Amino acid sequence: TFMEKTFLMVKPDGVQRELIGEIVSRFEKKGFQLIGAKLMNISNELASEHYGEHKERPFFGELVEFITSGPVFAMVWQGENVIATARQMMGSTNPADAAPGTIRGDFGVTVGKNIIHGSDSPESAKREIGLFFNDSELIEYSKLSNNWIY
Ligand code: DAT
Ligand code: MG
Repeated sequence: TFMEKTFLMVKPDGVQRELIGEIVSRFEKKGFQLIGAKLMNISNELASEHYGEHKERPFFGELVEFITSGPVFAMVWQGENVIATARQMMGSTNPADAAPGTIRGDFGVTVGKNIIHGSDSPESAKREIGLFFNDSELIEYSKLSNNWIY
């Protein structure tokens, strides 16, 4: 859909491996618009809420431990079809299956440390943006290059 928003997050492994700039750069160069971003620590409560759909999975404990193990870089990006396109740019959940040229395909090795999170649907995007950002942290502004992207 036109000008939708998605929640993307560089996970603790991506931050420690100094991939924030590389990842931001890929979405900037694609033509998407950054409307919110922050470096933050995730509490156990927020982690459990964010990954609530996986509560019953065997890896849930590991997942919460990992995502709370160091700072993450949380972002909101805007653009036409950005939710689905960002997922394509991220690559498959397991980096072993992720195509070269995708973020997980280029930088990840194992499913437990797969560098980046991205919302998987309009419903999860809305939910996750609300979990991580206040309205005042989302900046609406006109970007001149949009005239050459759309
Ligand atoms: P995605 O992050 O691609 O949306 P997901 O929502 O199915 O994937 O799972 C959330 C995260 O949980 C994923 O990024 C890494 C971890 N995970 C998924 N499947 C796993 C597995 N089989 N073993 C260990 N960790 C897993
Ligand atoms: Mg998911």
